[in-house]
Amino acid sequence: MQKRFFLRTLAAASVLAAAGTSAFAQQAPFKIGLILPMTGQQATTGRQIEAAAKLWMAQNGDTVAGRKVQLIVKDDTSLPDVTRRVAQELIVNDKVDVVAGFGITPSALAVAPIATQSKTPLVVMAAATSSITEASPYVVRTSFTLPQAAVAMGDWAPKNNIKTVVTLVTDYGPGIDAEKFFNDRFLFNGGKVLEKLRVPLRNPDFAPFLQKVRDLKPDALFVFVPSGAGAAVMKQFGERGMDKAGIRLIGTGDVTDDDQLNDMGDVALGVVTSHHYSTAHNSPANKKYVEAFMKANNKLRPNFMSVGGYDGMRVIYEALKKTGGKGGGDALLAAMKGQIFESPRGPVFIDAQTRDIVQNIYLRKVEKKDGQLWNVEFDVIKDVKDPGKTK
Ligand code: VNL
Repeated sequence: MQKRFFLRTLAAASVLAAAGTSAFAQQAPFKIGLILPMTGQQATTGRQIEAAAKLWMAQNGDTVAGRKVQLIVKDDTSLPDVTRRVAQELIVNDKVDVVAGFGITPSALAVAPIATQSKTPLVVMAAATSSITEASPYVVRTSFTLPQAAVAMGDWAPKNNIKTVVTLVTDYGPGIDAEKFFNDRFLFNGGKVLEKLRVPLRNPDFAPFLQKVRDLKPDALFVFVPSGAGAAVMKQFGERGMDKAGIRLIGTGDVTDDDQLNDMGDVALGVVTSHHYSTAHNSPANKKYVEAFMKANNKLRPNFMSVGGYDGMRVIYEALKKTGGKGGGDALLAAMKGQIFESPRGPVFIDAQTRDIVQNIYLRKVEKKDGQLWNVEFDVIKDVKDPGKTK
């Protein structure tokens, strides 16, 4: 009697244990490997995107279609060799379901072949060289492209008394895109580019370049520098008295980055840029976003990088939901394509064909309101597809 009871209990226990195992297997968390520059020259971008991803999860929970979501943040210090190693570890050891982040173009490009090989969706939340989406069929982008932003400025400038320009860009993918697409459009509209200057990505010294611009005396200086470098350009532009000498500053919105704008001082007043996001974007969705972001981050202003991170999380969550919590590289990718939603930046669309983001580009002017500087939007070009795509 005793023995039979014991055996029955044992059998029941092992059934329970087996059920426990399978329940555990079903509940394995869905892992997002978020690779960002948390230290080094691009650290502001990492800080913004991490904060936005965490805000998304705080607002939307950490369970999607019954599946627990786990965010694993890794610092790549913005060095592509480190990005590659970290991505490999995340995919092979941690078995992440998605890799995301990527502060600069070389980091995204370093991981593209690994994404293809392992069939892991790679969500680009920051990097903005046009060609990145063509480096792997597993890339989906929620940031923007430099051609998207630069073409709008090539149209605006010649209509606003800017006939001669010197371009100054950071010498790598996005800078070369910005230079080419601004130049081509500006030329097409009858403008003249007097000189094209390029500064190195690592430890740039803008002084000698700005001196050259002063000597050339164009109507305007067109600038692209990556997020985080704008304040240095603005400071030296002011110190050389270039604004007083009648040279205007224009560019894509990276140079009047909302993250730094308030510290740039009056030299930034009146600077016109073209971009996909401003903290001052006037919509209820953005007001809610800015308020929540600043509250959660000790009054830090969300910039365009943060919005790429926030929307990237939405795209991943929606895709996981569509697969009923199952995931799987190809199923997730298919579910990311074609998503349409309202971002804090305005309406956006993930083009199913290119896997790139289609969005409004705004013209903005730096203005002071209530003692603070803002990129105030005054015009919009709707639903802009990346003009840089070769197919
Ligand atoms: C890139 C493009 C990086 C635009 C940026 O900031 C930016 C890039 C870090 O593709 O590397 O503002």
